[in-house]
This record gives sequence, C-alpha cells and structure tokens, in this order.
Amino acid sequence: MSEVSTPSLQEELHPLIRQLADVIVTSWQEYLDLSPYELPEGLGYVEGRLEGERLRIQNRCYQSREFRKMHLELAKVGKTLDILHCVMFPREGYPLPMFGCDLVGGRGQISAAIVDLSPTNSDLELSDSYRQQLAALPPAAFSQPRELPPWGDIFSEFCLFIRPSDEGEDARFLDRVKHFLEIHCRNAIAMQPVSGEDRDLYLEGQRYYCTKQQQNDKTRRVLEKAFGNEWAETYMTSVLFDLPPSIA
Ligand code: BLA
Repeated sequence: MSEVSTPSLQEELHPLIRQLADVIVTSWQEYLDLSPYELPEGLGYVEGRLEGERLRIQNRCYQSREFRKMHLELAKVGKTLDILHCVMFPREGYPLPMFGCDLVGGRGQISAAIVDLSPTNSDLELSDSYRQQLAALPPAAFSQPRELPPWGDIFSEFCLFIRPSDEGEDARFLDRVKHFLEIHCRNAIAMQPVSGEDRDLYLEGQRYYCTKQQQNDKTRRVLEKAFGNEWAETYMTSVLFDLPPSIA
C-alpha cells in the first residue's frame, strides 16, 4: 500500500463513471458550501494487488453545514473492474435520507448502476416532500432492471438498480442521478436541524443503513482479496460506511 500525492484515476475509468464523478462533484459545488473532510490517515489514495492485478483507490471527501461527510471514491482493478462509490452522510440532527450511488463495470460494460435516497427515519420511509419531488421526475424506464440483494431493505421505492444497456440508458441514468442530487441538496440547504428524540431516531437510521451496507459481500470480497480481511473490515467500517462519531 502506498500513498501518492496527485494520482489521477479518473481518465482511465469507464466513460459513465467519469461523467458521473463530474456530475456529483459539480452538483456538490453548485448547491453546497464545501470544505475538505480528512479521511483516516493513509486512506486517501491506496494501492493493493488483487489476483496479480493492481487495485487502486482514489478518494475525494468533503463536508458542509448539512452533511458530515460527502464521499466519492473511484477504484480500478487492473483492466477488469472499474468502480464508483458515493455516499452523502447527513450531519447529526439533519432529518435527511442517505444519498448513495454505486457503479461497477469492466471491459467496457457497466454491470451494476444503483442510485437511491434511502430513508433514515424510524419507519424507513421517505418524507412526503421527498416522495412528491421524486415522483414528479420523468419516469425511469430501463430495459434491464436488477434485483436487490437481501440486505437491500434499506433502499426506498425510488431506488434505481439496473444494468445500463446502451449509451441512451447511460445518459438517462446520469440524468436521474443529477435530479436526485438536485432534490437532495435543495432540501438540505432549506432544512433546520432537529434535536432530542428526533435527532436520535435519525442517527439510529444512519446506523441501520451503514450496518446493512457493510453486509455487501461483493464489495468486501474485492477489498479482502487485494488488502486482506482486517484491512477490508477497517475500510468498510471507517471509510465506506462509518457511523456518526456520537454513536460510533
Ligand atoms: C454490487 N459492488 C457490487 C459488485 C461489486 C462491488 C464487485 C458486484 C457487481 C455486480 O453484481 O454486477 C464492489 N463497490 C464495490 C467496491 C466498492 C464499491 C469494491 O463501492 C468500493 C471500494 N454499494 C455501495 C453503495 C451502494 C451499493 C453506496 O457502495 C448503494 C447505494 C450497492 N453494490 C450495491 C448493490 C450491489 C453492488 C446493491 C449488488 C449486490 C448484489 O447483487 O449482491
């Protein structure tokens, strides 16, 4: 494992991943007042080996008034696997859903494209306001929907999980993510924090979300093979899906 000052993975990744990374960072810059978020020491850029192939991970991370952590990760395994992972963690007291997005592909084809605004309240349902805004978006018509894994009960009814079949679908996926981000950022900046019991309930919702995401064996296996079990566990619980400090 090594750390390098200015590596750039982005140009080497699948075009949909490159475009999505741009859409995400541009939306954050447009709507939110960003400052840097320091990841645990040594985990900004990491390299390992997966079955003889080089695994490289590049992280970008910010925070704002509303979000404790906005994490965008790009990863590449040799020539076979390209990955984008993104999660926005609301700050304590902000009754907001979790924005999450994952793109996984290789050899020119994205096999998994998922985006959601996942509820964090106690009945695991989005607020009426989010539901109305999401329902008003153009319908999500894709030819190859995919089935969520058993731990996927965290996702909302607006979760989109597909294998994009052509460039038209790539563009429509990108557009939908852009709309999700716009809705989410606009709601967040208009929001006043809550306290007391409400605050605790939303924190518990974040904990549930992270615990479920940590059960994704497909992510875990890639990390374990390249970096070992202990490193993978640390990375999944302290970088990919860490809990807010007060309940960690
Ligand atoms: C699937 N995630 C996957 C797959 C791999 C990874 C290899 C299988 C691809 C496929 O089935 O076509 C690997 N994803 C990674 C790795 C990282 C990563 C190594 O992010 C990071 C280093 N995953 C997320 C987030 C969501 C998510 C934020 O990180 C959703 C908001 C979902 N990924 C997700 C789901 C699957 C997946 C639902 C399918 C899992 C399954 O079918 O079992």
